[in-house]
Formats: sequence, C-alpha cells, structure tokens
Amino acid sequence: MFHAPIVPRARKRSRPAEASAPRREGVKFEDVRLYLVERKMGRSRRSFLTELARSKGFIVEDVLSDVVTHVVSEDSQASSLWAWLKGGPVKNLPVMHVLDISWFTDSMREGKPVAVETRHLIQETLPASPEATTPTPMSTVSQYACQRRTTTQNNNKIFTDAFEVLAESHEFNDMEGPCLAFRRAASVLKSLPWTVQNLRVTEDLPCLGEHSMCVIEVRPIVLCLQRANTGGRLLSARRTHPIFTLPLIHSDSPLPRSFLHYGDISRAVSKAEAQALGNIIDEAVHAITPDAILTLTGGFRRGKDFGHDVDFIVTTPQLGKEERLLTSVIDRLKHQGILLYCEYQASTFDESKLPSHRFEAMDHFAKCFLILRLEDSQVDGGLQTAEEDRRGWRAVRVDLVSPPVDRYAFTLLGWSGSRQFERDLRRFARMERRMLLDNHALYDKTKKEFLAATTEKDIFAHLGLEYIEPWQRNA
Ligand code: DCT
Ligand code: MG
Repeated sequence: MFHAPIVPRARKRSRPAEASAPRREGVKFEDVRLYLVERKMGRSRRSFLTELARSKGFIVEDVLSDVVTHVVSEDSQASSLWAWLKGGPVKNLPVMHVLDISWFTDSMREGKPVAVETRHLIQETLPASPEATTPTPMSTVSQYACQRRTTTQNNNKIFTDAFEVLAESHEFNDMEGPCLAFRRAASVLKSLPWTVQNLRVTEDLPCLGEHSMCVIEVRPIVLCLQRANTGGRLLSARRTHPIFTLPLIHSDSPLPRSFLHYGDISRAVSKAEAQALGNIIDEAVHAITPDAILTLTGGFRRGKDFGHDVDFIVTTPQLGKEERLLTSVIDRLKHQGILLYCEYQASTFDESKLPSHRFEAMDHFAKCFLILRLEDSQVDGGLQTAEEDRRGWRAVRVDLVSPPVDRYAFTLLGWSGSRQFERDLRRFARMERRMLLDNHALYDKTKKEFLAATTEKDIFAHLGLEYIEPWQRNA
C-alpha cells in the first residue's frame, strides 16, 4: 500500500499554490530540484518516488518550471520525451539534466544526488542526416584518455600499429614531443567504436595533428618497414629494453641468468599462464600472511589476452607489515625452486617527499622484478610453446609491488595502466583540476591538502571524472 500522495492527483484539479508546494522541512540539497515526469511512470509510482525522495532530503517540484535542475523520466523513447519537454513552458532546458530513472535510484541508494554520468542522460536524438555515418559524434571525443572508454577491441589496429612503431622509434631517439604526439594519436583511434574509413573524419578528432595525418597516408610504407625489421612481429622497444638494462646494474656480477631466458621472456604471456602464476603467488602470499591482499593488475586486469609480464599488488591490512611480506614471498619461491631471477628494491617511500612533480617517476614502494619457472601442468590448457619445444616449462616475467595499505587505491590505479591512460589522468589532474596525482597520492594545489582514497572510485570522484572500469582503460 502506498502512502497518500502529496502531489495533486491531477493537474486540472488545481489547488492553491501553497497546498501543492513541495515540503521544505528537512531539505538537505538546496541546489538540486527534481521533477519526475509522470508520462510512462504513472501517477501512483510518481507519488511514491516523490515521497521517497523528499524523505531523503531532496526537493521535488510538482510542476515543471525553470527552477528545476534535474528532470527524471522512465520514458525510454527519447524522441517523444524531448518533443514533450520542448512543447512545454520551460526555457532552461539546455541547462537542465534530463535523466533516466537510474540516476534517481542511484541517488536514493546513496542518500545524496550522485554525479551525473553519460549513462544517466536521456540524450536528445537528432534526426539522421545523410552525412551522419559515424555513431560517435567526434566533438564528444575528449583529448584526455581518462575521459574515453577504450576496450581491448581496437577497430583501427592497422593505423595504431603504425603510430606505435613511430612513437617507439622517436622514443629511442629521445624525441619526446613527436613520440607523445604519436602515442596520443594512437590512443584516440583505439577508443573509436568504428573504423576510420575516410581521412576527412580524423580532422575533427583531438590529437590527430599534421604529423599523424601524414602517417595515415604513409601507412603502407611503415608497415613494410616494420615487417622487414622484425620478421613480421611488431617490435616493441619497451618490451626488450628492461631485460637488458636491469641485470647490468650489477656490473661486477657474472653474466645475468635472465639472458638465458631471453627467448621465453620475449614471447607473450597468455591469460591462462597469468592465471596459473596468480595461483602460485596466491599460495605463497597466503601461506606467509593469511590476511594479505593480492590483486592482479597491469594489462591482464584490463582484460587483455596477452601481456609481456604479469603484475601483482600485495599488501597487508596491518600498516608496515607489507615490506617483510615481499622478501618472505621471494624466499618461498626460491625454496620451491621456481625463482629463476630476482631483483628486489626495498621501499624508499617517504611521505614527506610527496607530492612528486615528476610525471613518469617510478613509485617508491617495495617491489621485485622476477623471472619464474612455470610448468606446463600448472596451466589450464597447457603452455603456449612451439611444436619442437618439449621442455614442459617456460620462464615468465612477474612484477610484485607492495604499497602500504593506505596507498593501495593509488597504486592499483597507477599499476592498472595503460601507460597512456595514466599519463592522461595525471595531465588531466594537473591541467584541469590543479591537482597532482601519482602512484602514492592525490594532492589538491588549491586547497593545499592531500585527498584520501580507499578505492579507485574515490580518486575518480575527487577528480570529478566519470568512473572508468579497468577494461575500459586500454588507451
Ligand atoms: N607502471 C607504473 N610504474 C612503473 C611501471 C609500471 O606505474 N614503474 C604502470 C604502468 C602500467 C602498469 O604499471 C603495468 O606496467 P606494464 O606491465 O609495463 O604494462 P601493461 O599494461 O601490463 O602491459 P603488458 O600487458 O605488456 O604487460
Ligand atoms: Mg604488465
């Protein structure tokens, strides 16, 4: 049974203005004025929802007027709703939020008006024109990767591969500007839900400047060069680089064992192999600290099928215990005979040195770069090996990073990548919000204070960004 509705039962039975005025006692959100559209919702449901919202401190207007800030409708037919709204008396429509009921239910659940996200909007559908051949209006593509949703499905691989080869060659030649420009161009194209068919459409996209336009035209040449240099595989500078440099840090030690595994390590790691390593690390971590927190991060958290390594975050609910955990895990893996190579870096994390102004600066948490031995029998469906390779095992690169638990959300966001997504998150924070973000913290330069976060969602909310799921961060 519903309570007696406090809205007029029908508008034509008009009452004195005071009688239908919304309750003002208990108002918590003065700036938000809702109007619930009765069409499709029905009168009794509208009354019930009105009462519910008012009981939670929302102002609900009975009549649609220019004081309304949020229009909520259950009408799934955007065109008929918009026609109805436009036929009404309000002039402020362009600045009102016209929202789906999901915004209302989210707000009721949270007990406060939640931030409006694209998914809540009932967009006005424009009549189709012959030129409108692309489903995403290009004016809506943000220049920041952290405002785009980029899944692993890349509809423009043929172009993005060419851009990435060029970005890496410029990176090797220390030409930072063009390198970044090519990376940004690749990243924008990766986010498009359609394939670029016509060069003209890229003129309206952000980050596709003159450089990049040339590349689209010379693409066939780029791809030929790339195949000639790598025997058909895309050469990745980043993938091969750390393997050579890390061991050379110890110049007086014998030739590093990692060279022995070079063939294995330059081969991609599959999802099933990552899963198997997850089981091994999980067993080791929890044998040492039963309440430890272990999270798969990096490319596999973003839903990639292959990666160059497997990245994990380990921490402990008890602050400070995390550092010892990492060394104990290393000892355990060594004891199990599966540790082929290990480089451990103790924590140099110092809160007093925050925030870091360096963009790509490595974080200061305890971490280790490992090469582990993975047996064929441990992998669901077996290892991905060549016919002639009958060893029954392979070497795999694994990274473990171990932040204190109060830095966990920042580390998770930072290590989930992609690198381009992270770069743009930091650039967005700096340029649009006057904030500094890194793997340790978020600092508000205006308020001169650090903003705490226990989840990734908290960080997006501090930045005033719509939450982007990990599998949408493949920028
Ligand atoms: N990262 C970071 N600081 C570092 C190293 C990495 O913040 N010093 C971030 C960037 C992405 C993420 O951690 C994981 O790094 P990679 O393994 O290099 O990238 P990936 O996205 O997992 O790619 P791949 O699938 O090739 O491993
Ligand atoms: Mg990785």
